Amino acid sequence: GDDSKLPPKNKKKGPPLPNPALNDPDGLASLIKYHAKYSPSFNPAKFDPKQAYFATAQSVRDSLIHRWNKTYKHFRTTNAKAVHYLSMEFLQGRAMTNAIGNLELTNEYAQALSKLGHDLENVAEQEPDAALGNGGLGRLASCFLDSLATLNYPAWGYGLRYKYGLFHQEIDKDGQHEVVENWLEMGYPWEIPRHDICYPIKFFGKTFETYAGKKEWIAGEDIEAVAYDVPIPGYKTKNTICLRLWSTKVSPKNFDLEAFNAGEYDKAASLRNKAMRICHVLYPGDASTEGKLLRLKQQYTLCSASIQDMIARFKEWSGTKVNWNDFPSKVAIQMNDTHPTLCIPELMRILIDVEGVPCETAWDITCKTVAYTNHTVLPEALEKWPLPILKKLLPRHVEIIEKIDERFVKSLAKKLSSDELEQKVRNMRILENVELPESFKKEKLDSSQSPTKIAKTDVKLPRGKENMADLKAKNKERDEARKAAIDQGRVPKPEVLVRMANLSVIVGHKVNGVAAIHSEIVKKDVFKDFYQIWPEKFQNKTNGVTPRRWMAYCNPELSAVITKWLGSQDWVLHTELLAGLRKHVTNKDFLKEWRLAKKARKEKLAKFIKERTGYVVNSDSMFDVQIKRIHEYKRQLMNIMGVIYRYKKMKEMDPKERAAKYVPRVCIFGGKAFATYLNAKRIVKLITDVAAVVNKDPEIGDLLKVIFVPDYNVSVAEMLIPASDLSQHISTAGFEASGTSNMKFVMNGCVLIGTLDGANVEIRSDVGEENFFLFGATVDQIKAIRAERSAGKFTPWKGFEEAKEFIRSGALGDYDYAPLLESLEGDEGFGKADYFLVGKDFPAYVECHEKVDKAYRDQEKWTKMSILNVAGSSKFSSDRTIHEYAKEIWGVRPSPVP
Ligand code: B1H
Repeated sequence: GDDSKLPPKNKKKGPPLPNPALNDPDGLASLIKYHAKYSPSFNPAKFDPKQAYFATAQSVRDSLIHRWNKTYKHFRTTNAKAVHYLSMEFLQGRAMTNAIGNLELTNEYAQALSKLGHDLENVAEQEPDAALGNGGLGRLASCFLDSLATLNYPAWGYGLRYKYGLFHQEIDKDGQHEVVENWLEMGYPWEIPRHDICYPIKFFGKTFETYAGKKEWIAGEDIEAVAYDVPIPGYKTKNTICLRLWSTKVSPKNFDLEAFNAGEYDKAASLRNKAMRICHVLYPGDASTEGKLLRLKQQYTLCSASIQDMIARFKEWSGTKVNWNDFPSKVAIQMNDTHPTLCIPELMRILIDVEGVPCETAWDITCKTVAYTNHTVLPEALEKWPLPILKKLLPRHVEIIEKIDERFVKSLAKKLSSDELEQKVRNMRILENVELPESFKKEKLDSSQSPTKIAKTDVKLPRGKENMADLKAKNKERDEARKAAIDQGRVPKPEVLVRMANLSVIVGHKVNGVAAIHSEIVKKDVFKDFYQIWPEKFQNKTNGVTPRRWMAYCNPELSAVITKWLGSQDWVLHTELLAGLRKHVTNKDFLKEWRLAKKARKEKLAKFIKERTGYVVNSDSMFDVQIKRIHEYKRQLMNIMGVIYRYKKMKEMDPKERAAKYVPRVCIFGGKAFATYLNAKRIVKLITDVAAVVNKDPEIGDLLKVIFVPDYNVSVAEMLIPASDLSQHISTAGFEASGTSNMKFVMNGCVLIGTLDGANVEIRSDVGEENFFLFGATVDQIKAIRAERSAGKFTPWKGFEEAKEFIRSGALGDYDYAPLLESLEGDEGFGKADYFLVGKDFPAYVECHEKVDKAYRDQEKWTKMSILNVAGSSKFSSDRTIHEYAKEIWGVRPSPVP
């Protein structure tokens, strides 16, 4: 209740009509006041920063709705083809700074708020992050929406409106704790509930043949999906597109009024709760059958509601004559990984069963409409659903999937030679662990061997008759033994699984990886057999990030320097122009301004670190940052072991020697561990334990500080990335499909240390090898390294053993790190034997960091490297990525609102 902050009283009678076209500071101030006064969710006697945020957001929303209506009216008039981006995750972060910036009203809003006694930055910080995603995959979807809107493409984003997004991470003496994140608690001013846009969603039940392949599905459970629309403004354009998030509610026909009237309130409410539960939390974890069912229900809700929406629009926009063959020339669907794969059988079901389209036509339409992006080669992340569960939940869809599978198996028989047929059919078909028809069996090689193993056997054994006969006999014996074991119930019959990736590759007209090296692995390894028969389906689309959020808005200081030296702000739309910075790299004034801009962000971060962790860091130190989900393949463990090694060496030196060898560093970590991923949680605990010891060591002082920033999310990233000098992208080669924070760091003048993995490869070649710190085993070397290790031929470097010993010694407290250390030991076994090659790469990693120290001492040289990173970052704008998808996959063209 500070009265001085109250908006001035409005003298006119009744509410003044806000005019969304107002855009001068006075006009905006009156709009904000209007919303502060007439918004029923706040005490009108107060005007604190929270309320100022809501009022400001509502005023921005007015302009967004205005543009958004114009945009879809325009799209409807031109009836151009549109892309529909389906994703289980959108990691939007905060919306306000971005929206105001894209509307080009930042200065006006800053002035308006200051007239009302508030500061724009402080007001913007009141907004909670919309964290409807886990990490890179979800944030990519959000960057894509920004580029789609900015580049004027007709587009829709489709996702789910989870009540609770990604958990909030709390750190205490025991490590990470997960707490629910109630982002909707105060209401979300950026969404528009669309009670007029609502579709029935069915689960369970039975199917009945009506005629000629057409079926009727009588569901066992009915719910409804309601749209919540989030307008996504483009930058410097009127185009504003729609992110449509589905929420679930009980279908009125499912409300048990009888039970309610009989006073059985819990029973009456149970269906309502069941329906609401679907959108309760992001990725509830799918270890149990119950969890699996819930995740499947989520995926199906997204797919069914979105497809119904597209079909309804197609019919409405077609007018009186609906020609289904035109569907693929109006609708492109992009599946963000396999999570929305059920849109394939859903589109076919609606076309066949509801619209009466012949099966073959429905198949043809579906294939031409959907495309699939693969984001990972980790086997545990390739989705497979047990057939019985899927069949129970979606009986009609399973019939369609089985038809697609059967049809595909038959088509392979025509394409492949008989000696490779059996194995390939087993690998490529949608259903795993089903008996093949006898005609497909080839009594030649062990049918259970993987293709790589067969290839090896083929190479190793001379193709002599005896060998072949031997092998045949052995394999037959093994097959029979296995069959007998299953028949006698000694071994459980393997569950039949539906491989969602195979379904996506078979039906999708295009399949893409997310960085050049990843797309090669997709072609040569993960989907090798498919690539052989359909090379034209496979593409690369290297990821990108939006330069609006990740440069212009999160780093206004550096952006101002760039704009000044390039002579205009055009680089925000045309990142190619950043290359123009190269010619100023010898200019002393430029270098100085650049350093000052970086320093300003570092000071801000030091303040933020103090607030969030209590630790004091010196902003003259090198800020060395690794922020991403905690995962063994991302090797945060290698990073913290490197810190431990460094600390140990420092302690062994006298102060003079120490100061000569090392530059002062702040090693900053951030990231969430999946709640049940124990080793990831142990890594978090280890980092905080190291921090507690190192940070209070007076002998070390500013030479080394370790920080774990709790609750890493999009807005924390916006604080950390602009302030970084060095960032770490050190995954085991071949495991990180792309990485996208690497691109954000480069755009903010941060130098990378990394392996030849994901987008690092392309970044390094674009910024120049001399401006990237490279180390570590390459993809091609990894197989041999593992073989060497399992042959007992690997001797770890003594520095690595010392770091392990330090952890074991109890110097960090009494937490039990044995299970974590065990993962680094032994010669064989999953989750053991240092599967991610931390020990193998460790010496090269430590050596590389010594080079970093040397380079950082020469501040002028470092600043040049920083500039050359930004100058070489142009390819990593999501604008480039989206143009490529539009042209090479979707066939959509820009359609700016006049
Ligand atoms: C990526 C995922 C992912 N790849 C399963 N796969 C999930 C898989 O909840 N789930 O079940 C959620 C996410 N996420 C990431 O995608 C890659 O690891 C990054 O390397 C890549 O940059 C990013 C965007 O392409």
